[in-house]
Amino acid sequence: MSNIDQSKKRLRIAMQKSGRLTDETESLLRSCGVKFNENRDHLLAHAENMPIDILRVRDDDIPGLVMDHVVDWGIVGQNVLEETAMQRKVDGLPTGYTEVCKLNYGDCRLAIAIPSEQEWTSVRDLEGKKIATTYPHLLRRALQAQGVNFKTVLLTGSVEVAPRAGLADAICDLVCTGATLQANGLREVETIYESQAVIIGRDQELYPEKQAVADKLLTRFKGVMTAKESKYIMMNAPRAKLKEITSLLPGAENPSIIELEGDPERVALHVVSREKLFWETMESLKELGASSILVVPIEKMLD
Ligand code: PRT
Ligand code: ZN
Repeated sequence: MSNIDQSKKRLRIAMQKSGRLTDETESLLRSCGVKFNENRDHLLAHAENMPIDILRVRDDDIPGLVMDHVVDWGIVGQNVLEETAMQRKVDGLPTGYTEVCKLNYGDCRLAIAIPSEQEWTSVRDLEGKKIATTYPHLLRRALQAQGVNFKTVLLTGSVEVAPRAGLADAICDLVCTGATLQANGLREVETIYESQAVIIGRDQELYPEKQAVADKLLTRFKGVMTAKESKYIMMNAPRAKLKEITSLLPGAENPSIIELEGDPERVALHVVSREKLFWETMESLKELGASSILVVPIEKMLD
C-alpha cells in the first residue's frame, strides 16, 4: 500500500516520549486493546492489531504536531497546549485544534509561589516584581487580567531555585503535591491555571476510515475511564433495610437483588457504583446490618 493510502487509514497519535504523562498514556492505550512496541527509543510505533501509529515526542512538540496536521491526535497537558497555542499565535503559526476528550490524569496547577518568610496580601504585591516561569503567556494572561505589571524571567527548568539564586522575586510553576516548593523554601500563594491531560485532534475532518478508528478508540477510552472510577459492590443485607442501604451507595443504579438460600430475611445485593466508596460509608452499611461487603475494581465497562 502506498504511503498516502496508509496515512488515510492509520490514526496517528503523538504522545510524550518520556515523562510524567508517559506511563499513564501507555497504560490507557494498552487498556483499550492497542498493542504496540513499548520500546521508548522508537520514534514511531505501529500498533500490531489496529490501524494506529504512535509517535513518541517531547510534550512541548505535541500541540504543534496537531496544529500543523502532522498527527491526527495528541495527548498532552492543557498547560502545554494553551501556552504553546499562545506562543504560536505570536509567531503567526496555525493554532487550530479540537478537544477530543479530557483524561483523568496529569492533574496539576500552575501557581505563583514566593519565599516562605515573605508576607502576602494579594497579587497586587507582585507589581513591578520579577517572576521566573516556563509559562510566560499563561502567567501574563492571568496577571494582566488583574492589572498587575511585572517582569518575566524565562526559565525552562529549575524554576524553583530562581528566588534563592537571586534571579527573581517569585516563581510561577507547576505544582502537584507542593513538596518541591516546600523543599525550596517557597509557599504557594495563588493558583492561576488548573490542568489535566487531554486528547486533542486536528481541526479538519478525518478520512472516514480513520474517523471510524478514532470513534472506536474514543469509546474505549471513555469506557476505561468510567471503569476506573467505578466499583462493583457486593454484600449480604437485611431485606427490610434495602432502601436505606441503596440510598447510601453513591452513583449506584438498580441493584441486583438475589435470594439467599435458606435465609428469607436476608438477600445478596450486587451493584455498580460510579463513585468512590469511602470507609465511612462501608461502616454505615455495616451498622444497617449489611455483611460480607466486597468492593471490587472494574477493568472495562461498555454502556
Ligand atoms: O521531556 P518533556 O519536554 O517531554 O517533558 P517535561 O519535562 O517538559 O514534562 P514533565 O514530564 O515533567 O511533565 C509533563 C506534564 O505532566 C506537564 O506538562 C503537566 O501537564 C503534567 N504534570 C503533572 C506535571 C506535574 N504534575 C508536576 N508536578 N508536570 C510537572 N510537574 C513538576 C513541576 O514542574 C515541579 O518541578 O513537578 C514539580 C512539582 O511537583 P510537586 O509534586 O513537588 O508539587
Ligand atoms: Zn516539556
